[in-house]
Amino acid sequence: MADFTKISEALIKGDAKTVKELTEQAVAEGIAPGEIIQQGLIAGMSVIAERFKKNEIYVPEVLIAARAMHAGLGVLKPLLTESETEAAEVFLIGTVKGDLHDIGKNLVAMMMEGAGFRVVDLGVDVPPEKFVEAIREHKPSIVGLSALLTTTMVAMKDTLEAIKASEFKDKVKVMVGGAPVTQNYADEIGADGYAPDASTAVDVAKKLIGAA
Ligand code: B1M
Repeated sequence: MADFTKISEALIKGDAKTVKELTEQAVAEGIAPGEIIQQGLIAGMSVIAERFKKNEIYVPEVLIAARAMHAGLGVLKPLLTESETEAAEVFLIGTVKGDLHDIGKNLVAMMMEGAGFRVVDLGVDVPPEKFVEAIREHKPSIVGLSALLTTTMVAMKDTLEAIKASEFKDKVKVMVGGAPVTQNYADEIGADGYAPDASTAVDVAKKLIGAA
């Protein structure tokens, strides 16, 4: 019988090797990949998210835990059935045009993945039209925009306007974040959500899709 707690504990410790081995063991025991993800990997990542939020751990620990999560996901992804993959809500994320900072954006992406979203990461310096094209292709529930420069915050407004001018107006939720971004700015440009950090971003995303 698979011990999901052991998978979670290994993930929390950032022990990628053990996570991979325990995940392989659970698969060999015939446990459904979706169940291993939910009860082993996501359960562990939720603990990491909580500790990060309370400043009990910092960015390096989160990155190490995320690496362990990916070791488990690497075993499971090829085994997920199409329906299991498609069932997950899609979270599309990118750093806006003109901005090359991606460390915070990557953390948000990892936390979202850890919370069960299927993440599509467009990378950095993403122009508004590329966001719209990607919405057309991946049909996300939520689009996340990250910006680290005061000079690129305006690209968030441009991206929101491009989305609102497209056929996806009212069909996707848009959330924003990044060091210079505030709730006031999010309200001013008409974003649906704002989060000051990666774990709060998960809470906000869940609220936006009505899952929290
Ligand atoms: Co840049 N940089 N940088 N930089 N850089 C800052 C942001 C800066 C504050 C440094 C400073 O002057 N004190 C300053 C901005 C000033 C301003 O606009 N107010 C600055 C500058 C000026 C620049 C350049 C213009 C420097 C130059 O070339 N003259 C240049 C711009 C390049 C460009 O983007 N076009 C530049 C370049 C770079 C590097 C390439 C060298 C490198 C980036 C490497 C990379 O990302 N791969 C870099 C770095 C590392 C920084 C600092 C030091 C660290 C940023 C970081 O990764 N923080 C930064 C100073 C600082 O913040 N102390 C600085 C850690 C990360 C985990 O936090 O990104 O805030 P953060 O993400 C958090 C939250 O903000 C939130 O969750 C994350 C995790 O909790 N969050 C979201 C982020 N996105 C979110 C999205 C959400 C929700 C939450 O929903 C969708």
